[in-house]
Amino acid sequence: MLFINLYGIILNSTIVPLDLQNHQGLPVKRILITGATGQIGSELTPALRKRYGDGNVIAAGHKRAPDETLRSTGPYIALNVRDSAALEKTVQQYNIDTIYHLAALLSAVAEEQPQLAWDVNINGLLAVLEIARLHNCSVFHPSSIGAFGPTTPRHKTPQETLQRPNTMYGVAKVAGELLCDYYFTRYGIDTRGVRYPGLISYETLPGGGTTDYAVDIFYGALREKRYCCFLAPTTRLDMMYMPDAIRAAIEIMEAAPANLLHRNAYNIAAMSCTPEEIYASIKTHIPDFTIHYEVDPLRQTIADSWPESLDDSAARNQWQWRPEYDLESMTADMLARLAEKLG
Ligand code: AKB
Repeated sequence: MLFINLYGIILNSTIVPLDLQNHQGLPVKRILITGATGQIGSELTPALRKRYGDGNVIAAGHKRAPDETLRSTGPYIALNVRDSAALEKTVQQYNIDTIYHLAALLSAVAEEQPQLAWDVNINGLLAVLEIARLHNCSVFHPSSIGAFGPTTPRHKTPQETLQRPNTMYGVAKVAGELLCDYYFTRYGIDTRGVRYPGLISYETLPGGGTTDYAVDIFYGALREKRYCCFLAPTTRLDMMYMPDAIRAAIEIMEAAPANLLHRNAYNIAAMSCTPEEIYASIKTHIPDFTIHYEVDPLRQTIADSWPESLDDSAARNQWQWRPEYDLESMTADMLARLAEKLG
C-alpha cells in the first residue's frame, strides 16, 4: 500500500522524504540516476541535487558507494539496472519522473567482454525504457562519439550520417540511440540524449575507455611529471571538460520538447585535440613534464575508427548548447583542482 502525505511517501512503514520545494523555482522533479558512482554520475548527482533539492535525486550504483558524499547528501541505493523488478520498485517507491541512465561499460572494456557489454548496455537500457513507459518517466541516455565508425566522415561529423561502428560499445550505442527514438515515436516517452566526446574530469576516474588517457595524463603530470600514453601522439579526438558535459545533460533535459527534432542523441563538442596537444598545454604549466608513447593496439584501433571532431550545430540551434571550456581553460582548471585534490 502506498500513501503520500506532507512528509513523504509511506511505503512498508518507511518514510521516503519528499522535497516539495527546490532552490531555483524549477518544477519539482523526482530523479533517479543509474551508474551514479561512475565518472559522469559522481558529478551529475551533486549538480542535480543542488538544482532540484537533495531529497529529490536518488543515486543508484554499486553496493558500496566509492565515497561518502553520494550517501550523505541524499538517498543512495544499490541497484542492478538489468533487474527490472528492482528498478520498477525503486521508481514507484521514490515516485520517480526522470531517469538519467548512466550505467554502462566503456569502449575498451566492452571490447574485452562484448557479450557482457551488450547485456549491460542494451538490456539495461531496455529495462529502463520499459519502466519509463509503464510509469511515464523522461529518460536521459548518453550516446558517444563511439556511435560512429570507420566509414563515417571523420571531420566535422554531421548530426545525421553513416553509423556503422566496428566495436561492441559502438554497436550498443547505435542500438541505444535507435531504441530511444523508437520509444519516443511509438510510445511518446520523452527520451533525450547527447553524443559525448572523451570526458576529462578530476573527481572520478573513467575506467575502461579509449579516451581515458586524457584524464590519466593530468595525474601523471602532477604525481610524477611524466606520463606513458597508450594512444599515438597525433590521434585526434573530440574531448570535453566535465562541467560542460554535466551542463549539457541538465540543459537538454530542461529544453522545450517542441524544439528537439532528434530523440536519439545530439552531437555536442567542445575541443578537438591530440595527446601531443594536451601534453603541450600541460607543459605550459609544468615545464619539466615529459611524455612517451607505448601504443595499445586495441585502444588505438578503436580511436582510429572514431571521428576527429563533431558538428554540433543541431544542438546549438535547437537547445542553445554552448561549451564553456577550451583546451587552455580546461587544462588550467583541471591542474588547479586536481593538485588540490591530490594535496
Ligand atoms: C570511451 O572512451 O569509451 C568513452 C567514450 C568516448 O564514449 N570515453
